[in-house]
Amino acid sequence: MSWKLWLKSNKTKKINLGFYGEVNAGKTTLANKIGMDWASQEVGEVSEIPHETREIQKLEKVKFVAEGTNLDLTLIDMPGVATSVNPKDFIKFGLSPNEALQRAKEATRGIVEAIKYLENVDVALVVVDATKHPFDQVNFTIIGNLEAQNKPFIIVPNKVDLPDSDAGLVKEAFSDYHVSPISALQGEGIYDLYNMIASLARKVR
Ligand SMILES: Nc1nc2c(ncn2[C@@H]2O[C@H](COP(=O)(O)OP(=O)(O)OP(=O)(O)O)[C@@H](O)[C@H]2O)c(=O)[nH]1
Ligand SMILES: [Mg+2]
Repeated sequence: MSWKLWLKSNKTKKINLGFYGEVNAGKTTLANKIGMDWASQEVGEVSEIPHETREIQKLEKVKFVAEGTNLDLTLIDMPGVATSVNPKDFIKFGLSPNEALQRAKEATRGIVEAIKYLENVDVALVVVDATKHPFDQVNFTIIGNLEAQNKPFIIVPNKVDLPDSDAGLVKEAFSDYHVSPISALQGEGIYDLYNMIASLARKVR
């Protein structure tokens, strides 16, 4: 390889990394894990209450290195995607009827924003809750939109630390795609995911 080519191949590449997926899949937990590992900063609030992220959250200038690839990542944590938003689901968690209605309105707006923002994303992580059945309308809608826009993406079965998780089932369901199982909470599988992000990012632009 000539020195010019070598320099070009070692240049830091700017990548917008989008976190997509169903509500509560662990998108923010994963964004925070990556933010802490590479920039000592978190991206957003994690909660067991659905639709915690209702506005797009960004963390810029995350200097990431894997497989000899240098990336300048912008982590873009998206609101969870859902086919419907029911305020009653929030009342179960102790929110007042007014708070629940407000949260539902914000969540609905957030879903539209997340899908619209796809055009600005270079690589997407589709976070899937591995304790749930993977044949979910939300997952297929997200993947369909990513494919329509020719965006590279990785399916990330999350929560593999939980005994009722089944990453194998998710792999089987999405056997045509890149799949990298993790526990965003405990860090299991994270280095394989980092290598896969680097490998997809190298092919961008
Ligand atoms: N056991 C386990 N729990 C997890 C893991 N990742 C996330 N969680 C839990 O799942 C719940 C939802 O996590 P979030 O990171 O807020 O999920 P999200 O996808 O950002 O959710 P929304 O923003 O509401 O769409 C929280 O209670 C997390 O602690 C994991 O790897 N293992
Ligand atoms: Mg979130």
